[in-house]
Amino acid sequence: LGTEAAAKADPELLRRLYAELVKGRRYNAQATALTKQGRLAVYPSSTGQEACEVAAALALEERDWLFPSYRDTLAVVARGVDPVEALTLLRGDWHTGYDPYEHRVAPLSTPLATQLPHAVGLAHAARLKGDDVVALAMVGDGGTSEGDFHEALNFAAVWQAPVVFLVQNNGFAISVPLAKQTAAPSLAHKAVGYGMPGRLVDGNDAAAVHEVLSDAVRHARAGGGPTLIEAVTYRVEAHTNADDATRYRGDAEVETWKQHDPIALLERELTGRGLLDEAGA
Ligand SMILES: Cc1ncc(C[n+]2csc(CCOP(=O)(O)OP(=O)(O)O)c2C)c(N)n1
Repeated sequence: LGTEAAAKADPELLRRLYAELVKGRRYNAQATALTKQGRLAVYPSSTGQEACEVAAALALEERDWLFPSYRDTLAVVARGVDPVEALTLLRGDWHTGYDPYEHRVAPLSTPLATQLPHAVGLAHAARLKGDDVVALAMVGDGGTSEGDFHEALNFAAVWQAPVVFLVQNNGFAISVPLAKQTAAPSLAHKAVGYGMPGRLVDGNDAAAVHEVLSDAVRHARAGGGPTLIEAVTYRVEAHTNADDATRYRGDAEVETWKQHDPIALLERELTGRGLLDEAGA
C-alpha cells in the first residue's frame, strides 16, 4: 500500500491521524521524562511506532474493544482513556487505573500475549449474544512465540470470532532480533496455518495501517472471521528506561529507521496536498 493509502485517504482522517501522532510522540517524551524523575517506575516507549498505535484506536467503533500490551498506552489514550490514568500500572500500582468498561479498553497486559485469548473470548461471546462488536488485540513480534498466540489464533479461526490481531513487528523482543524469533518468511504468513487472512503493512504509514485495520474490522463485523496483520515498524527507543539498547544494536540502524519516521511521512503527504501549513492549521 505504501503512500498510496495516504493519497486516497479522506483529508479529515489524515489530519486526525497526524494530530494524534504528534500528541502521541509528545506523550512518549513526557512519560520517559517522568521515569527519569522517578515519578514513573517504567515506561515502554512507542516512539517510532505511533502510526500503529493511533491507527489501531481510530479503526475501531466506540462499541468495539481494544486489548493492548504494555507498549500500547498511546492506543489506549487515543481511544479516550485519561492520559494520567493510563499510566497507573506503569507507576507500579497493583491495578490498571482506568475502568476497562468505560472506553472498552482491557488492562495493559504485561504477561506476553495473554491479552490475545481474552480478546478471542470476548469476541466469541459477543457473537453468541448477537452483539455487533469487534475486538482488536495488539501484540509484539516476540509475543508471537508464546503459546497464547497460537491458542488465540487457532480458536479465533475455528470459531470465526470477530477479532483482529495486530502484530507490531518493531524488530526486537528486548535484545532478541526477529531473525532469532522465527524462521517464517514473515509473521503475516503464520495466518495461513490457522486458516485466516494475513496482511503485511508498512507500520510507519499511518494511512496504510488505518486502511488495513479498517478492512479487517469490517470483515470481522460482517461475520468473515479473524485477520492477522503484521505491521513492520521499529522501536526507536530502548525496550524501556531499564534497557541499554546500545549493547545489541548500532546507531546506523536506528538512524536508517528515523529516515522513515511516521510523523515525517504523513507531514510530507499533508503538506504536499495543502492540508497542513507551518502553523499546523
Ligand atoms: C510471558 C512472559 N514472558 C516473558 C516476559 C518478559 N518480557 C517482557 S517484554 C519482553 C519482550 C517482548 O517483545 P515483543 O513481544 O516483541 O514486544 P515489544 O516489547 O518489542 O513491544 C519479554 C520477553 C513477559 N513479560 N511475559
